[in-house]
Amino acid sequence: MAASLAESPADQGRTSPWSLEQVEALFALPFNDLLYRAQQVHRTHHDPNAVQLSTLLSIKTGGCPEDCGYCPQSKRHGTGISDEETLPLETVVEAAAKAKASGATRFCMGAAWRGPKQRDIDQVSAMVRAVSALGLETCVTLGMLKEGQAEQLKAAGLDYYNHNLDTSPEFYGNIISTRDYQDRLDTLDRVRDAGIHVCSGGIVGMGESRRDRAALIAQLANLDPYPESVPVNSLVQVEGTPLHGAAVLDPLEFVRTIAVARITMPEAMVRLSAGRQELGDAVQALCFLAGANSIFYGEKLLTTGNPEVERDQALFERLGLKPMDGGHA
Ligand code: SAM
Ligand code: DTB
Ligand code: SF4
Repeated sequence: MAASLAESPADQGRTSPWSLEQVEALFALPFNDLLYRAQQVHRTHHDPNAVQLSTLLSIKTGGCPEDCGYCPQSKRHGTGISDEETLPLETVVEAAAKAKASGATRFCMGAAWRGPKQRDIDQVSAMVRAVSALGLETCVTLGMLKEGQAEQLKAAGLDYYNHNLDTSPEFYGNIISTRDYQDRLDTLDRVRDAGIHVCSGGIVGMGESRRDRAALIAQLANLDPYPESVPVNSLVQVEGTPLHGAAVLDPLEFVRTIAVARITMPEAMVRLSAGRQELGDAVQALCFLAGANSIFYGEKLLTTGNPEVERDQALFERLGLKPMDGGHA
């Protein structure tokens, strides 16, 4: 069963199912025991002092027709973010070159779409080709994909597609009404079938219960195979969004979520994603101890802030962490 801590090489990281109860039992462990287990798994599968650096760029900001309750880019929420045009190729390449010069090895491009149209796929394919040519790994997050679109992105050389399950199937309807959980799973299937690496995770701190957090992790861990990359976001509360003013979650519960993701998805890159500014240095250090081995790097996420590069470099120095080498740099 997947609950066994030391998996044999034959099934390393693969698909033994996790029951909701097993995942909840991990969450319920004493904090020190949970972190100890997470460290053991982490050290079996990864360099414990190396962290992968991904830089994000919003290639199409605002005006999104979806109603995701956390998101500042939905046109239904009054957040003051305007509906912008897709960025020109040169601007994207410039930003990618700058990210590479700062030490990032992956460049992730996000668009505020329900899903891309053919013209969008053509434009993004050109971006993927150009960013790959710089020697960076590429990731895009464009919303739901239709039949055939993932294959076109793959042909352009795309390495990763990010599409988050966001929360548990049960809680999902409280956050988003314009598409359902199955739509998300269908897009992940299309990405997987096209041979693109899957990046999928969620958001913590939206008013969900611990059971919902456990159910999200169980959903991700039971994907066959589980995602190569698992972003765990701490909700960034943006004024004007329905989730602005939600009760702030105990940061130690966020650390627990990272640890449970690490234990259930041993080989995945677990990304400490949005919310790092609010979490502060000490909680981030606990997240690295819990098995996070990737961050978003650079002053901005999509529309909200992220720690400055110098601040992250200082944190790495204090913790003795080093940036991970690139995939094909
Ligand atoms: N529009 C596409 C989609 O939703 O699939 C791609 C971009 S969307 C902004 C990517 C992800 O960002 C969301 O799935 C969500 O997990 C995360 N996100 C958005 N707003 C956030 C916030 N305020 N705090 C934390 N994570 C957020
Ligand atoms: C993910 O899981 N987190 C990133 C990325 N994938 C695209 C996005 C975080 C967005 C935070 C809110 C904003 O900056 O607009
Ligand atoms: Fe649109 Fe994505 Fe934001 Fe949802 S998360 S409103 S789909 S940009």
